[in-house]
Amino acid sequence: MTQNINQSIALRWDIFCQVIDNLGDIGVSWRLARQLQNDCQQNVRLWVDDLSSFMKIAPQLKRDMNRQYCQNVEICLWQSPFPLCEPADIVIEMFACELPETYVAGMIQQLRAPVWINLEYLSAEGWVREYHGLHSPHPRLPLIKTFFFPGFVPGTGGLLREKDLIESKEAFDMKTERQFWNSIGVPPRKERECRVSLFCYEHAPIAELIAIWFKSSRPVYLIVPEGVVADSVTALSVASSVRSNRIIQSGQLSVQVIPFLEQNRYDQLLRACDLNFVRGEDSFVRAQWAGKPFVWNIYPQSGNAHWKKLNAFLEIYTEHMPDKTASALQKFWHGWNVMDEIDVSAWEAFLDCFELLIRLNRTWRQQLELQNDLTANLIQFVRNQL
Ligand code: TRH
Repeated sequence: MTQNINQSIALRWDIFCQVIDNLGDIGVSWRLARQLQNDCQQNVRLWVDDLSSFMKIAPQLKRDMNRQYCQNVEICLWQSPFPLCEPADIVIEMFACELPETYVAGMIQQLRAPVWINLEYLSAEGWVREYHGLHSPHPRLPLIKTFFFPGFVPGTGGLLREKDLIESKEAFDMKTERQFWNSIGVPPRKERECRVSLFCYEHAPIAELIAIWFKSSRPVYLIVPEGVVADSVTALSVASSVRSNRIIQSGQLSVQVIPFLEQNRYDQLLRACDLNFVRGEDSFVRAQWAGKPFVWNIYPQSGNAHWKKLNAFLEIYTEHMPDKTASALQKFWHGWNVMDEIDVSAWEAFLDCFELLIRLNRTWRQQLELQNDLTANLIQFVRNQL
């Protein structure tokens, strides 16, 4: 490396992403790549082993191209055998994916060994602060890997947050919202209607929720991106329903299935809805930036290890909420994650909190914004290494 990061010269970054299942791995990698490239003027190459999954959130990609540019980021297909290439100044392996052996061998041949980072999964648990920034020397080679843990509190790696997040949120006014609904084929809002986006795992108590919404005190307009969950919602809603123009209506519930959206458009959907059901890691963070009431369906782990993780987040998120609000929210979240019953009273109690939750979410977001974002923390870390 001939350049000095302290002079703010663009460095070269290689980000490696293996799509294990779902879209969280590529979802986070894609945001990170775009933010480093476009917000921080770095040179980013994103290696991904599954372009088909990637195309769901970035449909402008071409399936048959091993190398291509998208939003200024160089996208490369990670295939085996791995092509010969010069390693970048900074190497990020996403979620402990194993780097190609030939690439690692190339890393030690550099004049200065690249800064090697393993970016881990997000968690609100207390141990994250202790593990963030720990080093792990390679067992055979003169290379050191550093563990970077995203998080919600100081002392962690922070959260992904693009530079123009606040401005773009403010620019998303009523007119933009109307245009957005129109652009995805969703009709304008009706009075009193609660607009809900639903993104969740199949094990969530979807049937129970559909039954609850059928009798909700406030009409619910449910928007579901196409997929397995949309199929079950549609199947559940058809009994005693009226269908018109892609919308299924039964009782107080209307359901509309929409195409899977490009990632930035999904962020807009979260802004436009009154309530967002999110899952995994990336949509969960985005719901917090959107600021609307949200419900997290956490990625399930064996032995229900994820319950602890969910409660760790609830603890910090509800810390400054009035008791009544905190317990209504907690009851509903627990119900949705099959830790408790979910029934009409849990829904109505949660619904009653919405106005207050919007205000509390603003404070929560401001608290998160006080921290450096993840890319700023990464760049700072790299600066300290050089
Ligand atoms: O797809 P996920 O369930 O991913 C999960 C989690 O990341 C989990 O932590 C991980 O262990 C597991 O995968 C393997 O949920 P997540 O993280 O919200 O990712 C979904 C991505 O899809 C996110 O970037 C938002 C994006 N998305 C769109 O771009 N358009 C859409 O219409 C929708 C519904 C989602």
